[in-house]
Amino acid sequence: MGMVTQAMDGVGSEPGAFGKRIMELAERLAQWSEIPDGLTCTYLSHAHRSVAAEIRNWMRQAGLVTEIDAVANVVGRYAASDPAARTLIVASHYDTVRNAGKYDGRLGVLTALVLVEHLKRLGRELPVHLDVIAFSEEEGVRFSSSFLGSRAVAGRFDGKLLERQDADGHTLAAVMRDAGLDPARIPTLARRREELMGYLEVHIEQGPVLLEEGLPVGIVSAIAGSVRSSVTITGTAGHAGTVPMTRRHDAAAAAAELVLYVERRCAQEPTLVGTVGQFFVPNGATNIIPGRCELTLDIRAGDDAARDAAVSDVAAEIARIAARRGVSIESREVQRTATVPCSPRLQSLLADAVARAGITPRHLPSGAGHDAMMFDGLTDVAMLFVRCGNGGVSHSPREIITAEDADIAARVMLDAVLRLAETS
Ligand code: HGY
Ligand code: MN
Ligand code: MN
Repeated sequence: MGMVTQAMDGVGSEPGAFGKRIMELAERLAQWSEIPDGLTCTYLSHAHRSVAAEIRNWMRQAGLVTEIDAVANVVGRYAASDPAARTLIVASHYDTVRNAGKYDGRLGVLTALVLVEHLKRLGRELPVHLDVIAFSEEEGVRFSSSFLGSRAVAGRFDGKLLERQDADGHTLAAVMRDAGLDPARIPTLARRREELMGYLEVHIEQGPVLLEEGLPVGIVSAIAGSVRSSVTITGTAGHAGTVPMTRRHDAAAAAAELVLYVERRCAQEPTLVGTVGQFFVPNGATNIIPGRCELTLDIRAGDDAARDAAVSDVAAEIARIAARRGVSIESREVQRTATVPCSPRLQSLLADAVARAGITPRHLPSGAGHDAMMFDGLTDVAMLFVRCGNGGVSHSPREIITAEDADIAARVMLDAVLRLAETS
């Protein structure tokens, strides 16, 4: 793609070099996992802390002033000569879901790293501070609350989260302290509006649009908000062989009816999606009628009104199922994020950089949530999506991108960062 090299002449480096390095580093980070046969890297596990240490080493080697902060974000600053300069954040997350792909979050962290390595190599100083941040916890796997890392930097960390418990009953505060972190310092991480000049994030699309349209990158127009709930259904346990079907209050059967209702209701509108990602019968056994069933609900849409209408319909159906089956159903909302429009100014900055790279700018919404959402209202945010292979699959070991696309994204992002920095 000749245009890309021309567009980036000012920054040099042979074509493909950024992408090759990004893929190599992603492979190295994937070696740390909580499971032997795949990639799981959840908040403050041994694997998670090893990944943080490695990213910090790479940032230090790139000449960044680096620290692991009070929530285990890895923060590297490529400083401007003027200490009072404003700051541009280029970031994403390094934690993963269970049995994850190698690029969700990490592509954005490594792209930011490769950009500053390059600026350093060129001795190219910027009129703004460039903060590369690897957020420690975006997925919400261990403590059922997403964006812990970016919440802290955006000043949106609710201290009550520290009492959240993981599956083993460990509180977030205790796990942080065991990792040598001081929860009391979390408020000091919050950035002030006046010190920021913007937030940019590169992320895999986690969908099929760019793949189907033959585009390596796209510009995110808006990021869908979600409502996450945990549902507990209590019925009556009993002997699988002796309780007639007409006398049962089977918690798992009630849960199954709810799952199918969520699927039916969320199929009614194009951008509406509903997922029961966890479905668990505690102390279940083949010959016991489930007396209890625990499940999670995740409902999202391109606009909050459509999502909220679905959430209230699901709540009404929960009451109907409970009455019909003689079970009790408790649904507890654990997280709600509003849909976030990306900054038109930064979207056109990215679109211009994409066009200069000889690629048709394509704006598209994100069904997935991202750390960028936490900075809405604090500074302008924008995201650059990178094409996923294998039909766009993500949150799966089959997640895949190409080094060529990663290289294009890095060059486009570098172009955008340089132009944005000049406007500071
Ligand atoms: O769930 C999400 O949308 C993101 O992957 N955390
Ligand atoms: Mn994810
Ligand atoms: Mn992600």
